[in-house]
Amino acid sequence: VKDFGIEKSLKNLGIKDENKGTSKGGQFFASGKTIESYSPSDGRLIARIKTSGESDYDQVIETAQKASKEFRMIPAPKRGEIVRQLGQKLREYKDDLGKLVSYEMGKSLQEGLGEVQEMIDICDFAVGLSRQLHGYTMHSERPGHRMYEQYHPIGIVSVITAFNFPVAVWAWNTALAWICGNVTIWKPSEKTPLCAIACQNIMIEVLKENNLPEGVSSVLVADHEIGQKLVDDKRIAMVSFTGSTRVGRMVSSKVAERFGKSILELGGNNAIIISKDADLDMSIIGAVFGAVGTAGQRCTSTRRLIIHESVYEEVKNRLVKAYGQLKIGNPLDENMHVGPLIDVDAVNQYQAAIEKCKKEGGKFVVEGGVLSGENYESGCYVKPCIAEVENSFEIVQHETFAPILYLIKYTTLEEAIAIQNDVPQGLSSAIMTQNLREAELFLSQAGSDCGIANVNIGTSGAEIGGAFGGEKETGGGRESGSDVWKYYMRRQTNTINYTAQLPLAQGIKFDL
Ligand code: UN1
Repeated sequence: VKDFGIEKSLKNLGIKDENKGTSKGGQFFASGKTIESYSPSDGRLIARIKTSGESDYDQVIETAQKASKEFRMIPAPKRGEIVRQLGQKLREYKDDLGKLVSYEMGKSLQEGLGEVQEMIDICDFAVGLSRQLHGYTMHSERPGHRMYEQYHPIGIVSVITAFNFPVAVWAWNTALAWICGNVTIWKPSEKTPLCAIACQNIMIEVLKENNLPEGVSSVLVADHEIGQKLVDDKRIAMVSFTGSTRVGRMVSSKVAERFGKSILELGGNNAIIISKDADLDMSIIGAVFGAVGTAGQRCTSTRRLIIHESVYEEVKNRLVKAYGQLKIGNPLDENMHVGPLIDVDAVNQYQAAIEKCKKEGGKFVVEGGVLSGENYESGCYVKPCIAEVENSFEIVQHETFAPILYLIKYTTLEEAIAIQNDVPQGLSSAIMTQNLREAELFLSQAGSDCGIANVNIGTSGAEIGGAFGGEKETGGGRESGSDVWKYYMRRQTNTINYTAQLPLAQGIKFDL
């Protein structure tokens, strides 16, 4: 029943029944407690993992510190070559890794493969970038002086990731961190430890084939106490954190207290405005994929549709019809549109959100519910649902990581933009319109306040070439493309005097 080729993929990726959760870039070891990874797809125990203990932690940090001194001296384009080889291996392992992502996390196989593709894409991007870590040159105000700036590695970057993108977010961070000359320590979600072990196994091959020191790429499969250590540890130059706003707030202040750097990718509450001038066919597909893709567990998932009153009824009816056609089931089965939630806790949160929404006056036009019976034995499958709400409802202001879509009606575009912005989060946003004036207003400084604003595209599925991240309670961080690499380096301004005089800047005279 269970297979879909998963056993073979687990074997190819080096996953055993009993795994160890710490790696400094070579053989895995571990001294902590044992956890189990169950698939939300079929409820099966995939494997056990012995997690990292305190003593593992210190070893990992010390080895990373040592490796950092060596790795930073390798020329950036040569570091790019390492990342090129990782991209090549990811192409070879794409099917296996995509399948594991789908099986351990529960997203559809297509989306699992898509996630590995994001890893490949960021590797390609980083390889090119490794020859383009440019700074500016400036003209000095003093004669016989030259000024320029350069970017240097920062040291150890720790990457703390969530279950929903269990492999891509690691790659977004590490591909950039490595070409920038840093070493990395990954603490994956305890809900998807096998994805992390698989990625590290692939990276270990690259490290070995290039005789690189241990410590360039480390993994700690560990609980939040080790996470806390990473946050508090002065030896770690940057913490790149993806997760909830609640934890992100703590990470942000703790890292700031010790003047470390952080990149925060926290919650979203993403909306699509469907205007009177929208192409409705496109809008429906964009909205449905945005809301039910990854079972509503992307940071970029579409949570709210803000619909013009003149098309509201039509959009609602078409959504109800589309939801009626959704096939919910095993994510490895390519006929299914929607897979399970990550675990039973997530199912409980989904149910609580529905209850809360009803209490606040939400009217469900597509009812939710937990699925049971054949093929749903894991208890993690839920029905995507749709409710008509007010934007001001407490539950609507809150990010629930589940396929619950809220409908809100508007009259003027200014009102729609105000509704779209009137949530604490600011990650992704979109407008569906064929009207240039509307599109440009939405993108203007009086428009969307999000880090991502799209026209005639949904809220999810960003390409790696752009900077990814958002404002307000989303945390303000940016990852992946554009000039995001600068976060992973320290900037140095250099002024060189090639004369025999020492003129002071600002014309200051100081004679002895
Ligand atoms: C996330 O949900 O944490 O834009 C990342 C997207 C994906 C990345 C999502 N490229 O939906």
